[in-house]
Amino acid sequence: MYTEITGNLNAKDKRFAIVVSRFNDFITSRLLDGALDCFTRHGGDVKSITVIRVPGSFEIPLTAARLAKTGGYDAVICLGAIIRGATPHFDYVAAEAAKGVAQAGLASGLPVIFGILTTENIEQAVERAGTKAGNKGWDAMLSALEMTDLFKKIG
Ligand code: INI
Repeated sequence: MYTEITGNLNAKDKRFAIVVSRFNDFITSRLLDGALDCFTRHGGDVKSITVIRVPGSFEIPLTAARLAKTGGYDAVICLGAIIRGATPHFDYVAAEAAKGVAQAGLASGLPVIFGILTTENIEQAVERAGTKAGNKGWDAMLSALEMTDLFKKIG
């Protein structure tokens, strides 16, 4: 029989930093609500969470990289909402945010979770922020719980 290692979903004694973009705050505040709800409903104490606000999703990766380097957190969760609308700005911000969050994780060895919505329009963002497609902030926290437990086991 093979050996299998999987992470459990337990928030007890976990310390997380959550980086939240103020851009599209009407969406990102709902993602934050979902992440915090997920944390407490898995046994976490909200006092173990630090929320860091940044202007937009473009600023998330650098901030996440600095937080990951402090050694003060078990994971960094990145929450943002990049909505295409009518501007090509979307493609640049979305590409840099995705690349940068991945890079922050690779450089630090810490789980840095991508909870940044990239949607075609506002309706799709609303759907993913606590309405019919669930709450991606909740999902991001779930990934953080699983990954931190997994890394504790792998070493
Ligand atoms: N930032 C977002 O988080 N979402 C967006 O949809 C967005 N759009 O579309 O422009 C956005 N832009 C701001 C960007 O993240 C930076 O804050 C800004 O460019 C300053 O560096």
